[in-house]
Amino acid sequence: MFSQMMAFVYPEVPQDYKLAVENCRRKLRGLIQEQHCAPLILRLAWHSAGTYDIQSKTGGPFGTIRNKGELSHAANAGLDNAVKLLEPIKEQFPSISYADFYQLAGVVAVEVTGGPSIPFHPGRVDQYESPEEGRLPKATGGLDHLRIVFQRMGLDDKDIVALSGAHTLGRCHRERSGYEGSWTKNPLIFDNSYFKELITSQSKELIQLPSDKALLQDPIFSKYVHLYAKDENAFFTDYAVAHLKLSELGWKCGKWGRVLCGICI
Ligand code: TBV
Repeated sequence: MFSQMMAFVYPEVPQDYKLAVENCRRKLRGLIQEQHCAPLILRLAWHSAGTYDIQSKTGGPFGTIRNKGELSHAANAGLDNAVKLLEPIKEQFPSISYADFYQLAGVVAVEVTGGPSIPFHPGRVDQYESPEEGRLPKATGGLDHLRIVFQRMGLDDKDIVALSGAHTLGRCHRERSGYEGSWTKNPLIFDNSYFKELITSQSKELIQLPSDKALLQDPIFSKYVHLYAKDENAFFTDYAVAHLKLSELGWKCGKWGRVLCGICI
């Protein structure tokens, strides 16, 4: 039996492209560590991918987030800083697509903060047209909203909870989202503390958004929250799978398209 993901054969990218990706990965490690910007960069990768719509096959991790129009979407407040921070590295690797570049940066952000290794497959081809505003989830949204948005991307309940663990990194900025504060006491370390804090809910100085709390209000979500709080390895394994899926949403058969995939066969 092949799992859905094993049915994919990744595009063959040229050897010099692979080499550029590895060199770029090293530059990204250096920058992200030096600037302590892993949370912001992970948010960039997520907001870039999270616009995908499985029905219309529009949106997704194809580099459009660098467009002025898309950066000015309310959900993307502050991400212009991420694009600017990364640009000096992008300039060193003109052959790499923005689509690959932002997703590689997201994978590196998780890695350098102590999170799981996430496989990275190069070969995304840039698109130029941004999706319309309003596809990303809203922090005020409850359970139904979360499910609707993630199902539109083609992601399931386990992916939602695992990916929510990304709030182990970073914080809310009043001037960006209107909220203030971090979810965990060590916002530059990728671990399972988001789930531990969510369950105990005892640290007054930490933030929990309505969408975070919603994870405890559903038996399926709550089961994963408790599992991940107790077992960091289970969290890391499921996070890596969910992040990989997120980073490859809507991979089309373009210049270096998949030889064999769910869409092509
Ligand atoms: C920041 C929102 C990764 N997420 C973040 C902020 C808010 C949310 C603060 C922005 C700011 O003020 O700088 C308000 N949390 C939400 C929303 C929902 C929610 C909209 C809706 C249900 N988040 C995330 C995924 C991933 C992240 C899937 C990555 C895979 N987001 C993320 C990081 C940071 C934010 C690392 O969304 C910190 C950035 C699944 C920084 O420190 O600058 C949680 C989920 O639940 C929705």
